[in-house]
Amino acid sequence: MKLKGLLVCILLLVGTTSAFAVDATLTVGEGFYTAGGTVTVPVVLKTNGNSISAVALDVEYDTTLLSNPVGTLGVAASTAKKGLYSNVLTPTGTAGKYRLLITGGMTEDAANPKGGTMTDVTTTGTSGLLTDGVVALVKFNVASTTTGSITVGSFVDASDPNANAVVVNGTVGGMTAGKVGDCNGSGSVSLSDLTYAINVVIKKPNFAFNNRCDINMSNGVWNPDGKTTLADVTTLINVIIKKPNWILP
Ligand SMILES: [Ca+2]
Ligand SMILES: [Ca+2]
Repeated sequence: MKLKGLLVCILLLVGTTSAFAVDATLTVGEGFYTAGGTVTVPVVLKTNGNSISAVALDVEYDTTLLSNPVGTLGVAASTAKKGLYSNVLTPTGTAGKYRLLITGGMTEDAANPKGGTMTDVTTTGTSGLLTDGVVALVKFNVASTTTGSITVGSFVDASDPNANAVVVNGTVGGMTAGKVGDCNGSGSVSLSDLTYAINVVIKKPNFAFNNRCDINMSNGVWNPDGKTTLADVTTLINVIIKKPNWILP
């Protein structure tokens, strides 16, 4: 009898676990700005095992602090040969909204002036799956009066290859004053930051990871991955020696 009860418990537990699949997440990551300069935020997809071939996102921001949003493809989306389509919606008062759609890519050329050549990975349409990583980067101009942290909001949507909706949860990070690549927080990017990054990699005491030190790029496109590794060290070296196309956001 006891054994039977235990078996029922185990079966219930298994049933409960499978009924709660983990939803995908689309996160607006932390960005670093200088007043009167720019800020670039990464939009990061985590599929958590869900099949996702397209995502949409509205980034909501204060138009008195941020302006002129420009979205570009992140490495995880360009690798899947997706395209990025975007539009600045009419603001409601000072509430700005920038809509991004990342889905099957289409190129326009002389033969197809209105678009026609699909660049998606499968060539059969928009069914190529997205993998985890940065799917877009959004750059804003920052007002010269900006201080402290800036919060942004988001509205998210996702679809699988068969156009079924996939549940995706959106979260947003803040934007704080500072510079990407300024690992030691001194206010500028220099050789000291390279030393700092190396010390993070070799786990030297008192050299902790922070998001300013998450600078790895792929062919000059910022592709932050939540840690400091040799890829970040290599990026920092290329930035410091001013290798062409290696420019921090
Ligand atoms: Ca520094
Ligand atoms: Ca990194």
